[in-house]
Amino acid sequence: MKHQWWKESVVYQIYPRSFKDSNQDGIGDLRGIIQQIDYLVWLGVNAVWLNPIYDSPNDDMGYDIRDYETIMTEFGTMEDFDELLDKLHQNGIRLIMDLVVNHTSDEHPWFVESRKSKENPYRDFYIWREGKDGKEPNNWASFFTPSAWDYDEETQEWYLHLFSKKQPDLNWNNKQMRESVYQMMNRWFDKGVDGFRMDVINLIAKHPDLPDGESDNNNRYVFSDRYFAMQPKLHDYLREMRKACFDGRDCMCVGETPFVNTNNANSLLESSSQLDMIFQFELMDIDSKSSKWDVAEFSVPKFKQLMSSWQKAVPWNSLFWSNHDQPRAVSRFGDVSTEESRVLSAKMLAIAMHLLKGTSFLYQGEEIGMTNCAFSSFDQLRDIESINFYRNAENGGYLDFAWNGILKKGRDNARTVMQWDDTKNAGFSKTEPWIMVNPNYTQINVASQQSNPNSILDFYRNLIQLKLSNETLIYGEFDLIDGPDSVFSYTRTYQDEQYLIVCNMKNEAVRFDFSQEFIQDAFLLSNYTFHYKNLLQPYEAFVVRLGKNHD
Ligand code: ISL
Ligand code: CA
Repeated sequence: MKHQWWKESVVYQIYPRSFKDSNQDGIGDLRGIIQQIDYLVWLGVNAVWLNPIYDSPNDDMGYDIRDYETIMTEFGTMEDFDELLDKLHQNGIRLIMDLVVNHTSDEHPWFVESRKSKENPYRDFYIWREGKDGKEPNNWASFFTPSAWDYDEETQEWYLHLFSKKQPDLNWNNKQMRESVYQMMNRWFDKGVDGFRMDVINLIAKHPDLPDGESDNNNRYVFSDRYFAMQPKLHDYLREMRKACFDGRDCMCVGETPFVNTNNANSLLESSSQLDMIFQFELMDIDSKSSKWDVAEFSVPKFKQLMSSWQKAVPWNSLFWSNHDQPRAVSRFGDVSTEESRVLSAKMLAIAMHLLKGTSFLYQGEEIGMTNCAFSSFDQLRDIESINFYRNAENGGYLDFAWNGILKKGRDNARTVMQWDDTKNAGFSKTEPWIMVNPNYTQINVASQQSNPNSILDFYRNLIQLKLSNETLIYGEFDLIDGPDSVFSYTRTYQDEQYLIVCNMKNEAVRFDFSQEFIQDAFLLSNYTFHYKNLLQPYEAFVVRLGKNHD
């Protein structure tokens, strides 16, 4: 296995709007991140991924970019950015930027030009079509609105937007557009950034005919990923991008790729001529039925099957429990019914995921076990996805279902501010933040955990140190170990060294035959100090060294 820095990385994901406010306007900013670099160093992470920090009208919190090369005013200036990059590098931390090139903002100069006339040189930078019998060109549904098309009076045509109507999709068939994107990427690389996380990158190529999606009900709009995800042309674009931007640079690219499975994932990774790794969505969909809002119980056997098949299917995985689009991991996959179970289960989840083979991504607040937020009214919501879903539910008469879904799965759960301490506004800002503060900040915060050796935070710190200092835990082969339904257990093996990882993912003690006895100092990390022979306590998790030449 080829050694690369991004395989030996724990990436800390920062949602800048909610991380730290340096100038007391209630919005997190770049200088706030600079202030917290010491914290990142103390935690031991060696890379940071920043959600979009570019100029944006914030219809979708920065994922609608108006200018790729200007910093969002609320977040600071390009000087602040340069200083941040410099200071991160001085501290041995790499910087990964968010790359959003499936769409721009409708306020991006390219789209402003594009919508002016059919003859405009930028017209073809986006996807414009005539209507069909006065209706949309096809029946595609968007992620955020019923239809994926919007009508423009000026030229009497429709433009495609897979997300909000303020996020028109770029036309990747247009060579000039592609080259403009590559030039922009290269200017960021020349500044010294270390890589990109590429937003919905496997959706950039659309089926050339834009066919209607097939529907098994009578819905007017149909989610047609079959025609906009993983299209043949995608691979040409990714190879071209690789050549134009990545070749000859020591950088990483991770693609955010919905609708990818273990059968087609390798078509994107193909000996690295396209992407280094991807964020798969099968784990994020594991507790969904007909849609993300239709919540199913988390099944441990399904989880085990899924994770081990990904471990075996691709050469390198990304490892994550959550991000800015997902609810909080401990509320979703762990247990927040008591303080004790929150702490135990958060530590168990940490071990279960981050000792797998792959690059670890921690989402801000995961390291202190931040939870979902008990929103109590519509006006507390900030996320366009939840807001639109709620409004549609109001019209459609399924508000109870919608509210329940929003509480469990809404993206705002992840976007409440980082809980630094127990002072006003969780130490995030002296001014009321842009989104409500999770009221549990008085109990759950960095300051109280930093001084507590039994805290989730301290546990993460030890885990990161253990992982990054250990070749076997980085490069070692993964093998699933058979066991009871509730137990996720695997080995990592490298040359003649082997580790065993055992996680009881349920709140009940369970028998588990380890087939050998471990001496106390074989335990490298655990959420319990005492271990029974062949019995796992509720949420017990540990990693042990199995000695050389063990088989
Ligand atoms: O957030 C989701 C939950 O329903 C996903 O469907 C999400 O829209 C999808 O994963 C794409 O996410 C990315 O692109 C979006 C942006 O809103 C997300 O924040 C981003 O991570 C559009 O740019
Ligand atoms: Ca601010």
